[in-house]
Amino acid sequence: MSVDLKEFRVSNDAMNDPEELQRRIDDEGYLFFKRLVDPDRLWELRREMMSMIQQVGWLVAGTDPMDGIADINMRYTEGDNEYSAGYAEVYKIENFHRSGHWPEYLEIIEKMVGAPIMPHPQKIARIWFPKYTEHTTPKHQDFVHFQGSFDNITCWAPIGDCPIELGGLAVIPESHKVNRVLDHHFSLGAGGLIVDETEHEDINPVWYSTDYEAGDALFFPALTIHQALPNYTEDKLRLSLDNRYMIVGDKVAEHLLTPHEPSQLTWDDIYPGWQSDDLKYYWKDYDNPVVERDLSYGDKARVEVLELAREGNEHAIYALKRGAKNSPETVEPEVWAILDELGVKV
Ligand SMILES: O=C(O)CCC(=O)C(=O)O
Ligand SMILES: [Fe+2]
Repeated sequence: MSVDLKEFRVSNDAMNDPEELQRRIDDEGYLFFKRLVDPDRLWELRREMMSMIQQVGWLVAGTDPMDGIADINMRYTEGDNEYSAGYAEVYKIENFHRSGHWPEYLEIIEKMVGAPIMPHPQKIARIWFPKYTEHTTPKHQDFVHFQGSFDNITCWAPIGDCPIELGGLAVIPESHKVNRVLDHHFSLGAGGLIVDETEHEDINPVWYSTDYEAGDALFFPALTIHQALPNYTEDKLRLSLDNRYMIVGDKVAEHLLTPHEPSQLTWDDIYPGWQSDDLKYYWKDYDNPVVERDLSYGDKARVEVLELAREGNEHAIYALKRGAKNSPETVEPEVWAILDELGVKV
């Protein structure tokens, strides 16, 4: 492990002690478990998802899909139309959605929050290409993206093993104690929003992570600062789950009831191939108050990206160019003017 990273505390010893789990997550802002789920379940899910990823052309043909050997001529990421096209096929997989409802996850989360929970319908898989590091998920608090309640719990789990160099998740313990949503700024990486933890005196910017193995799971509440580590491998895709869980009766932001945006799918696109009906529209059985999405975080970053692009910031120019390429019909004249002025061809 790199000198800058400390090793997670493993909480398996407290798995059957809800009060201790609550104490630890309140105090440390995360809980990490080894082999919370039987690794074979993850390997099975990996086979199904990686086989689809091979079918969409992102793995080298003829290699074992379990090895996740990426075709690096195809490096795509969230925000690219090409990523959406492949991700959509993976996103339709029933077992991927079902994995967010595995009892091992639900039971441990109910213990750590001390209340009945509901998985958000919006499940997320990350398919991260090697050596595409400027697109790595930047430092952030999940609340800016998922909203609803500070008490939501994120579960991050690799689908397979995920050593440091493959780019797992890292957190700053106790950073949730800031007890507020910090200012986020434009960033090129997934989610597009970054926070600078060093600006805040009440945060001790020490990062923790681990060499994850199949079956391991990390949990943290919506204010804990975290980031993905860069995928420095030569040729391996990082495949992981990140799902969120809410206390029944809490508020849920409307967009969490829809499929993850980069899939560009609706539930009606996703469900037709499924074998069972129990998870279709399951959240309609709950009457959690639905609240509007707060667009202010994204709007602020949008203003920044225009300013930065005018100043010649390469990441900002890249973001504008990508937006213009993806959907030229919706791009504002202001963006075309900036790109024109900079001599950027779309
Ligand atoms: O896996 C990633 O790259 C990002 C995950 C993340 O930010 C999360 O789990 O909340
Ligand atoms: Fe996150």
